[in-house]
Amino acid sequence: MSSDSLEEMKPTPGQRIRSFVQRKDVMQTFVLGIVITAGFTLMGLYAYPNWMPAVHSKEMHSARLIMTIFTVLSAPIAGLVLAVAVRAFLNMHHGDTPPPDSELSERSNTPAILVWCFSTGAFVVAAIAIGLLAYNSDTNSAVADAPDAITVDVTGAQWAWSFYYPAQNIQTHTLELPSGQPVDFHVKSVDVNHSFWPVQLGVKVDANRIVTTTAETRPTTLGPIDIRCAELCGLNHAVMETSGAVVSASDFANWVNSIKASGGVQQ
Ligand SMILES: [Cu+2]
Repeated sequence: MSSDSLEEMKPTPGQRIRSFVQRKDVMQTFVLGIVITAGFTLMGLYAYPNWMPAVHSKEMHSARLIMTIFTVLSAPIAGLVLAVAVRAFLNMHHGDTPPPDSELSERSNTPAILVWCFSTGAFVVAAIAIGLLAYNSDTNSAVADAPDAITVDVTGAQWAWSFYYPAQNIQTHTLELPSGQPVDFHVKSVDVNHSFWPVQLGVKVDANRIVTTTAETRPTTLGPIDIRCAELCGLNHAVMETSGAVVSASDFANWVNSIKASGGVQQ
């Protein structure tokens, strides 16, 4: 047989893709993948957002939106990986010797490998682009908000948070913020590294001893805030938390005045 006729017998990439997708196990995996993808997509759109903390700021709103978008974008990848895993588990080879790889093995199927690499690569590029756009928009609004911002100096210590409001000259251990006014947090630690995490504001920033870190937010909705430490900082890390609230401007003024009346330090 001449090398020309051998060349003719080789399947074209189109034929290889067709014979690959027509295989029964590939079809079954594909259908199972679609079902799992649909499940993750519905969960991402309707269930997960309800399990996330309440949205009390612009930043938390965009954080929740990004988590939803990422969940939906990654659903097909999770769907396909789980479908292959389930299919492989249900069709485990029994016996001592592994079966020989078939000619159509996924591992050597160039079209299948290319589709997989490009689709997962596209997801990574989309994730980076969306993340950078959100980061850019948050930075721009923080710069625009800066002149109206109320400053809060946040200090982490083993194992408690404290707050100092320079303009109001009050020292507190709970964090109240007026709704609608931008906030500029200046965060530091007096001992080990902590991480300042007012959950419902969508802010999480390291608290270091040497460098003061900053974070901006714009509270939008009245309601309570849980403040936690998000970095393992020793024995009582788990209980390094305090409470706070987004309140109306008049309630905030009353709160500040009541603390000033007791010497500027919250009891
Ligand atoms: Cu901590």
